[in-house]
Amino acid sequence: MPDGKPIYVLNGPNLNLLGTREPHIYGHTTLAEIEAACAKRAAEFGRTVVFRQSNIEGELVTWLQEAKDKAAAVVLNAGAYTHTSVALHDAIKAIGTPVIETHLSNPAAREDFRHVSLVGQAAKGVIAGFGANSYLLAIEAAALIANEGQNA
Ligand code: CA2
Repeated sequence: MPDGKPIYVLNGPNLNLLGTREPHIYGHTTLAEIEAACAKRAAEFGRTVVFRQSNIEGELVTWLQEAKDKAAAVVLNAGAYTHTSVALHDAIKAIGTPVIETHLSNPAAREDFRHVSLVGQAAKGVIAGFGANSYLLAIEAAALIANEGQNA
């Protein structure tokens, strides 16, 4: 990890409830377990993770701004704000750091109101539908993109 920068993994509203409710949609894995798995996968790529969750839109915006200088890349599961937040869209555009939109479920296969992603319209790419494994695939994508950026 020549640049020494971590991958930020940012989680939006209600994801603190993972593993306790609606397991038929979101699985049985808790957010703490996902954090541990992300740290392990990132270490295989020589990276660390900064892993956070907030129910507050503005806090996610602040963390994205922080990621501009401090993160190699961002894995972002913005939860329901994915579909509504112009503020998150603008923050992603503003920072230049690659952001990978990530979801446990596949929003495209769910209700119509989940088919629009304002986050996805600003993100580098999207990984969705693989449960907790979505995070691990996103960590891999983030690490590969970050390392490419160093060689560019
Ligand atoms: O599939 C995803 O990861 C989502 O980002 C999850 C959001 C949803 O609004 C997005 O459309 C897709 C909802 C997160 C709510 O998480 C809960 C976890 C356990 C129990 C209840 C909600």
